[in-house]
Amino acid sequence: MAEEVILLDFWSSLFGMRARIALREKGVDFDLREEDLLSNKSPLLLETNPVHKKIPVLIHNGKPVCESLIIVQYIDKTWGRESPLLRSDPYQRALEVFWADYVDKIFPAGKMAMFSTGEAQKVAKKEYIEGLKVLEGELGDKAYFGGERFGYVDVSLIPFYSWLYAVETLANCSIGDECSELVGWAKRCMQRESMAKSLPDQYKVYDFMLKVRK
Ligand code: GS8
Repeated sequence: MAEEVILLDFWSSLFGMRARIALREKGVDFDLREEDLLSNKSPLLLETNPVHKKIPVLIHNGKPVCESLIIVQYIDKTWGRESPLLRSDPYQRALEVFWADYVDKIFPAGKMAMFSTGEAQKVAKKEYIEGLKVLEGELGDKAYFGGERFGYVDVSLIPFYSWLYAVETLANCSIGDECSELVGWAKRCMQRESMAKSLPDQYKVYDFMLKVRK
């Protein structure tokens, strides 16, 4: 029986991008359904994520999985076991889960830097750049966070790259100068097919964020 894989998504969502990337890394065919988050969430979204009512939701043969990092873990366990995103060693795995969780903790500062002004923006900008620098330290001189192999932490963080121009422009800062190693890593990731298909154009994101801010 053919598998049914549906992803409830929104194009500029950092969280939706993670699910898209993981599915494409694993070569899974899926039906991407764009949600209208502002005024008209679909009955399917409300039914499959009744707790948070947020995208992304992965629906695999009728069974919903919510929360982007849990979705990536589910995809990793379900498909393409020969090319895992998470390591099997419990300690290495714990470290990867730790760093992906850290990424989630710094993302809100990036959003705040774009949408706030004055002192609040200054604080958010500082927090975001400091967080990115911590991640840059963890990356070190490795090709990917997992070493030579693209993995879970890479999937978790790479969506930040699609928001880079918007954050830099709206928050008037240069992450590219401050975190050049991280930007180098992002450019390396962008050479992967899964990324090119899953991350929106930086200028399109900027136009959208500009409208949202107004
Ligand atoms: C966050 C999902 C989320 O914020 C995850 O999946 O990792 N922790 C969750 N989704 C947003 C879109 S991205 O900004 C969303 O669906 N918002 C709709 C709403 O808040 O009503």
